[in-house]
Amino acid sequence: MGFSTVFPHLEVFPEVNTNTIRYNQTSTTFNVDIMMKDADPERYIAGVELLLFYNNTFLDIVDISHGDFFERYTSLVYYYFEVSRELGRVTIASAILLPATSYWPNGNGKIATLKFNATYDLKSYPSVLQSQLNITVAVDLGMTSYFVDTYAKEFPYDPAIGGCIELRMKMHGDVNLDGIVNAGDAVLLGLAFASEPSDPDWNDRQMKTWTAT
Ligand SMILES: [Ca+2]
Repeated sequence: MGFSTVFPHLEVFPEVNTNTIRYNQTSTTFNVDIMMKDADPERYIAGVELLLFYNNTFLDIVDISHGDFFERYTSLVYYYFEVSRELGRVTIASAILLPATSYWPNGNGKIATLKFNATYDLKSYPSVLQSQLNITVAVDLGMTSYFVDTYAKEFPYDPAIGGCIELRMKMHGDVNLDGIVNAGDAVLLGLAFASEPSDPDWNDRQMKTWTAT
């Protein structure tokens, strides 16, 4: 039996996570998943390890929970999570301790869910903040791959697909939510002015932006 020509890879989901901070909010929480993709059952995948980097000036990781990628095949799985807040880095590892007898993990599945808290400082932050979510191999631990098989042997992988978190501050009068209050917003407001929810030119988002306090 030969290996498939497709190598597994890790992926951030959703790839772009857009969040809006409302006028009276200073923080918001949301989840980001780390997914396994295209695992080949003939590689006997038994362990995963990765580092994920985030922008720690406005993001914090407040919770990590493991996914079910390995647990669909065995009940004994080891998990390791470590957050380095100073570095904006999280280490995620999991491994099968008791291999299943029939099927090896394959296909797609969830490795972990990260719960982020984003804090917004109205005085010093721009209206749009972004953080890349970059996945890398944990080379400082001696690894050259994200994956090991049941013999603790590393195997090839396709490039990891990182993600992005975007945080937008809603400002009074910013009708089109581009972070600037200018004549363009006034035009949009003018178009919707005095309309009712039943009218064809009613724009629910625009009117709420204008009327919210
Ligand atoms: Ca605007």
